[in-house]
Amino acid sequence: MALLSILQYPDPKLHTLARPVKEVDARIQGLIADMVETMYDANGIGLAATQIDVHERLIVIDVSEERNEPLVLINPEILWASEERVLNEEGCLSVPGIYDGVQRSTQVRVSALDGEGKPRTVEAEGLLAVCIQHEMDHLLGKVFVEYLSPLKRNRIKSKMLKTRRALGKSDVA
Ligand code: K1U
Ligand code: ZN
Repeated sequence: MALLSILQYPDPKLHTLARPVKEVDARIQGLIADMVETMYDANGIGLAATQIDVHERLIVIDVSEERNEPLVLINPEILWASEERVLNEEGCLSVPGIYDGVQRSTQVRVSALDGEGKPRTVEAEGLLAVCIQHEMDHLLGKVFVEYLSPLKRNRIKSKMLKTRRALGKSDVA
């Protein structure tokens, strides 16, 4: 297993549309193992393949207290999302240190393949529902800061670029 590096906002590669996974083979299963390890190492509750610069429809999530119930969703599709929405405080491993409110459906029903390639349906509410929607946005090339006002988004972009420069990293946008 290996730790993968996570793209940092405003890297334009975060806005890439992911393509469907064609086959759940050894390559995908290796990627899943590396993504789960990377998510735990970063103390995240989710990670989308887009964030590690792999543009295929694959996400991993673990919202359990003990961090031992990884959920793998390959080619996830929203079958139903509740009309009821709630404002949640969100964070993102691609935008470290930034937390802000985003409105999301309180409940979702999602179809996907699991890590063995078997079809499954997931009914989610609470933090799991929020995290599924956040990770599925990544697969569409959308980062949560795009729900915020242009003023907030530009401030976040400047802060991230300033931090990158201070760390001696090259500009990405
Ligand atoms: O996609 C990601 O970068 C992972 C992200 C998932 C997420 C967190 C919060 C709401 C929606 C989606 C994170 O894990 S951010 C870091 C984190 O562990 C966290 C932040 C706020 C609440 C709970 C966890
Ligand atoms: Zn994120």
